[in-house]
Amino acid sequence: MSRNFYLTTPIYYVNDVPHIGHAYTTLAADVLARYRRIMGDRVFFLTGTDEHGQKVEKAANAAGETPLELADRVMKRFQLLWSKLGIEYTDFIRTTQERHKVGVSHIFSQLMAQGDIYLGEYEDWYCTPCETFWTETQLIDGKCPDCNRPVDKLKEESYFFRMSAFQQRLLDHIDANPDFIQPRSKRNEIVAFVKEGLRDLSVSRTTFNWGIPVPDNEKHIIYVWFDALSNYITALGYPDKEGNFKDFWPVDVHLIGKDILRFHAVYWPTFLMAAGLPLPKKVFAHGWWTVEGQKMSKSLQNVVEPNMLIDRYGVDAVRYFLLREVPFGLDGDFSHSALVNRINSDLANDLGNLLSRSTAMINKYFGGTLPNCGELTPLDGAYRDKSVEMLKSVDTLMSELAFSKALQSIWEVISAGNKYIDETAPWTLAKDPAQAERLGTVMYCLAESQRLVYSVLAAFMPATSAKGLGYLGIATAPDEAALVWGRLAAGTTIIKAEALFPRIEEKAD
Ligand code: ME8
Repeated sequence: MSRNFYLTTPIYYVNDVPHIGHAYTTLAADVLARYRRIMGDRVFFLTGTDEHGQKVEKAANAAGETPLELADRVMKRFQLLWSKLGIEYTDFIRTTQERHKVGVSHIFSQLMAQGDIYLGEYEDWYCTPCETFWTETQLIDGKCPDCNRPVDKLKEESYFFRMSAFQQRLLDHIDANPDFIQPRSKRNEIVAFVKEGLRDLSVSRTTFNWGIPVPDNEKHIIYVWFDALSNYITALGYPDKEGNFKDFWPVDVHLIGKDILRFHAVYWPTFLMAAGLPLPKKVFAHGWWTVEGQKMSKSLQNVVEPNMLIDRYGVDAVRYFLLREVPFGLDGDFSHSALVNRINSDLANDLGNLLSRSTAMINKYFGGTLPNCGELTPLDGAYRDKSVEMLKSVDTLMSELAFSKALQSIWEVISAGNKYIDETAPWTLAKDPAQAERLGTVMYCLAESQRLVYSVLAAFMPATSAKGLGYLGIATAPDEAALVWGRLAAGTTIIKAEALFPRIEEKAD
């Protein structure tokens, strides 16, 4: 049944250039968006850039640019990468856009008018890289507990959001909605954090200028996280509650990295409660990538640049690797050798080989015309059932955001195909004219199973899927109706496939 599906990535800071961490979240969102579209949903996929705040202001000063010049330059790099990575987003929001600023001012004014935002005074420690306040007791050895960098003492007049008033409602909501925060281990961390007690949150700054001013008190700038989180509704046209907002809010899933879970699972829901808006259906925090065993950082000069990976290995290999290598929700390690291994074993050997072998045989034995499917033997039936069951398990796994497991279940069908060839030994059948129909059935099953494989792969590896389907005589993009056994028509022209993924012989560095 067709429905509306709204998903988001974080909006990325423009003081940093995109790396595989950013690419990972956006890619996962794209795969989910593509899958939901195949299944007939009307999808709104939002990404964008977070362009305000002290961090961006400082980076711009250091680069000798205005913050907006910096934002214009860096956001283009994000957009170029997304296009190169095959990301099909619906909208790209920038927090410097008028539509966003209008929406943020509106929410802020509403909460002020209600008394949920009030003027007070702040004295605490501030970590600029994390844009986060800490109390004395939260510091570890006098440094930021998140990033271990030095913090500054700030005393200033500040607007506060009455977050403390929402503590119990938030706990009740988490309790009543077991899927709200995922994975489960992260949900437990958030519950423990909230139970320790929510303090009112400082939501304005007077120490810098780059941001959205507090309505009617321009010397205050709205806290960058209040500003940024609101993007998820301003992009839907909020405060206009018609149109996209009506169709797509509450969001089906916010995809984020585990580093920003507290903002999404504590701050954001309480802002929404105060604004009288429904809460997100799900916040999913994925794990963190390290590189060759080490934290990715500019100072270590080990930041993995996605453009370089795509140029070297191809976009679909990178898409496959990032989602296959690590279960979504866990931490993982990136290495060139792991990527080369996946390309050689999963893509060249398993996936590519099966297609070349089967399409070569259909050409050799039937001149490239797909034969009729005769009666299925138990062996054929088992292969068909496995292919069909895979579609069901992929559907369940995608709803759990278990991308790696979904790929695993697709690959089980690919391995079953290679085994099926060995067991049916088509080259022996081909020697006996009395077995022509049997040989045809085997060829049909091979082609039809792979049609299903390449159809679901459209979500993960769009170009490879289109190529694979092309060899199998299908020129149209897959939809839900295509995901049934038996749709491939006898008589279809099957083209002998070239190697989809040539083996990489170079030694990985
Ligand atoms: O936090 N492994 O933006 P940001 C996996 N502007 N994912 C990673 C990663 C890594 N090593 N490094 C970064 C912000 N990410 C705010 C968000 S949302 C309203 C505002 C990904 O540019 C991951 O998704 O620092 C993480 O949450 C995000 O990049 C942080 O991006």
